[in-house]
Amino acid sequence: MKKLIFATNNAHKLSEVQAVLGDAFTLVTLRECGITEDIPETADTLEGNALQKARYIYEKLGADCFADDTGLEVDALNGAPGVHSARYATDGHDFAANNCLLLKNLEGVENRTARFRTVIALILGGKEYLFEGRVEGTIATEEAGCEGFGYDPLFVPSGEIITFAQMSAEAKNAISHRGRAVAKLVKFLKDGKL
Ligand code: ITT
Repeated sequence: MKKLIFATNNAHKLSEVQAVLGDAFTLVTLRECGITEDIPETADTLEGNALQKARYIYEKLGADCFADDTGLEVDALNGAPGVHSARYATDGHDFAANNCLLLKNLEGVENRTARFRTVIALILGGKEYLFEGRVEGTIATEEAGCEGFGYDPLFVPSGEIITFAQMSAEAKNAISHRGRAVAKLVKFLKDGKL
């Protein structure tokens, strides 16, 4: 089984991605590589951040790796929180505070369309590749469900009447931004073609 480093500290993301990858690849975590520091994410785009994280690992370990960055883009908020999704309300990854602020900023707003967008940067044999996945949807007026993480309790994907947080991990993965980006990554890793 081939090993690939996934540059994330988010355990939810790790298990979501491993589920889509199946047993063709074993994901190696940052902790397993001895990387305990926070990897800088200072770019102003998802693409820039994903590349920054993957390059950091590649420069340090010289091993094949990938990193992802995800943002929730709300149309009525001109694409916010976007690249700042993790630190929308506070400096940390406070999911409850982020959801609260999002609801507050959308109070009385009729157009609630939004999308999750994930960009994956892969460094394989020293070459860089980007993969994107997105899912369109709307922001609910209150939280529902307790599966998943982050903005899942507020995001209703197009064509559905429940939030991501009300879906099983498999159902979310089948249509999600990350699921779609990972599917492209897996296809590339298996076929060797973009
Ligand atoms: P790493 O940087 O360690 O990978 P992170 O939690 O910062 O983990 P991202 O930068 O990719 O993850 O995502 C930024 C934020 O967007 C994240 O903290 C969540 O609030 C939100 N988010 C990402 N993916 C999500 C998903 O599938 N469902 C709901 N919210 C998500």
